[in-house]
Order: sequence, then C-alpha cells, then structure tokens
Amino acid sequence: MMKIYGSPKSSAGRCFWTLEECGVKYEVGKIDFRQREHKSPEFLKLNPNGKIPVLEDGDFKIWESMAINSYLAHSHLPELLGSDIKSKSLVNQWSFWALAELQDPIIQIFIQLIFVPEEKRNYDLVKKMQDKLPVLFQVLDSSLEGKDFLVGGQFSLADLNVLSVVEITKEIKFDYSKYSNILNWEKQISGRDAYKRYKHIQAES
Ligand SMILES: N[C@@H](CCC(=O)N[C@@H](CS)C(=O)NCC(=O)O)C(=O)O
Repeated sequence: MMKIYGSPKSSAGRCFWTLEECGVKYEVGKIDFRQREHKSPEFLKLNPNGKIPVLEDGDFKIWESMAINSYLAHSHLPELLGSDIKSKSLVNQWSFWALAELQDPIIQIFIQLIFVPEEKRNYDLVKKMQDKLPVLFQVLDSSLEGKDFLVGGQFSLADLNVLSVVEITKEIKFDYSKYSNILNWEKQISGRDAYKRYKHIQAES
C-alpha cells in the first residue's frame, strides 16, 4: 500500500487531496517535527531535503508535493493531467506558477506571522510580499473569467495545485473576497466529495 509522510495541514495536504481524488488506499506516516524526525537519518533516506511530503509506493519514493500529485495522477487518474498535449502543458504551467510565483510570497508571510516571534518579525519583508499578492490574484481571477476550471473545461491538477496554495492565504488573513471569479471557482471545487474528505482528514489531524 502507498504511504504518504507528512501532516495534512502542511504542503502534504495537497497530496492527501489527490489521494482522495484517486480513490486509492494509503497509509499515513506521521513525522514529529518537534522531535526533528524529518531530519533523522532514517527520514533523510526518504527525502535528503529533510522535508515533507514524501510518497512511498513499494520501492519507489518521490518528494515535492506537486511531483507526487503528478505521479498519483499518472498512476491512478490520468484525466487529472489534462486530455491532450496542450492541456497537459497548461496543467504544468499552472502548477509551476502556483509553486514558483504564488506560494513563495505567501509562505514568506506565513513564516513571519506564524513562526517568527513578534519582536523579531521582519515587517518590511511582510509588506513587500503582501504587495505582490494583488497582482498574482488578479492574474488568477482574470484567467478564471467565464470558466469553471483553469484548463480544458474540466477539473485537473491545475485547479487542485493552485487552490491548495490559494487556501494558505486564509492563515495569513489575506482578503481575496473581491476576486469574484476565484470565489466562484473555489465554491464549485469545494463541493467535490474528494475535497470534502480531504478537509475532514485535515480537520481531524
Ligand atoms: N516545495 C516543497 C516544500 C516542502 C516543505 O517546505 N515542507 C515543509 C512543511 S510544509 C517542511 O517539511 N519543512 C521542514 C524544513 O524545512 O525543515 C513541496 O511542495 O513539497
């Protein structure tokens, strides 16, 4: 049986969601950060970066959450990857954008506001990163104009990967209520059974 390492409340969350979309059975490997299990020699054999998530499928191991999602879709639900070369490439485009462009400022703000003690917080950095978000959210909102999904008129890893990053902004209290296309898209996707199961798993963890 496949095993996913990491908490559903972390970057691993999007892999739990994909596992639920694929409808496969899986085990969960809990990693205790306080005990620094992610830096243990045993875990470093799974991921030399010392980070979660990692997916183990028999002898095969893979890290990086969106690469894991791609592997899961290739193995169990290829329709999540897009239907033709152009759709598949656009699914990659949105996934790379989510990780390289959108997630970076969000995570930098998250680290400052959640992990750095108030007296040591770099508010200049927070402001600089906050200033990047409206432009990025506008790109997403405009791309969703008149559409239910980002690519090819059907739910794909583009939607899953991008929404999994957008959702992190709830933790940093970024208000995106003025982006109506994003809100409609989020509402529609959050009605999916797999999404509801993923949210339940997250809440229980
Ligand atoms: N780009 C990686 C990021 C993984 C990542 O940063 N994971 C965090 C938890 S959300 C982690 O394990 N941090 C431990 C550390 O950096 O030491 C992915 O998407 O899988």
